[in-house]
Amino acid sequence: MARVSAQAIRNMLKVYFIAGSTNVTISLPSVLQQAIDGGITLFQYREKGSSAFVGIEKEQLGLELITICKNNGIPFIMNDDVELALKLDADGVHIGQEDGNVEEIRKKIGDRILGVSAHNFEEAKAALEAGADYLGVGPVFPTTSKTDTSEVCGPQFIAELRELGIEAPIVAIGGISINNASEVVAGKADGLSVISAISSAEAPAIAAKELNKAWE
Ligand code: TZP
Ligand code: ICP
Ligand code: MG
Repeated sequence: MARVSAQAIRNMLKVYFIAGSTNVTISLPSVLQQAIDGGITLFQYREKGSSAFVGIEKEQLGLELITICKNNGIPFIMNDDVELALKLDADGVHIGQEDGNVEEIRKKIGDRILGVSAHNFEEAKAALEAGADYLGVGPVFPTTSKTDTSEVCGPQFIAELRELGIEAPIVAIGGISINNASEVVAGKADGLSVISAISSAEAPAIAAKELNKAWE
């Protein structure tokens, strides 16, 4: 196997749904299936928060979610947990700046997709040199889904990274909703990444469909 091409990753990033058990009020597998029916292009299992699953519960939910993804041809990315990613045979891993050494994680996961959160040019450049396939950049808008975020950077920050020479796939994250998705699409991001816009939607399928429409 070879590394996934930048173009294939750009296509996957278009509508990137992220969630864990704490982001939903009904079952996450059900929300994920609805989001897939609505047209998401990538899923990340991010099990975070004080009441988040750990151990066997996390593994079992992860297995349920990756099975749904496999059955529907949607790639599955595991947040932070490299061991579980390998155990589940995930398509990739996403890590933050404090989640370990990018080069070491690249070695552990081989050609699987590796995403890294970056908040400035230096972090972006270092992550790519160390083997990241794409960057998660944000929060582009204020968010309530993550408390320890850095400052809101606005969607235009992605254009600034482009001007500084960052050509790699970038997904925007943070506070993206149906109402402001067009601002991100108008910029230089390759994709929209959301938690609450889909996980808290009354109809996740419709939310996913609307986010997808923003690209038309
Ligand atoms: N990283 C930066 S902002 C964020 C993460 C995980 C949360 C995004 O959640 P929402 O609900 O789409 O604002
Ligand atoms: N970006 C992405 C794509 N995922 C994350 N978990 C994050 C930033 C913090
Ligand atoms: Mg992390």
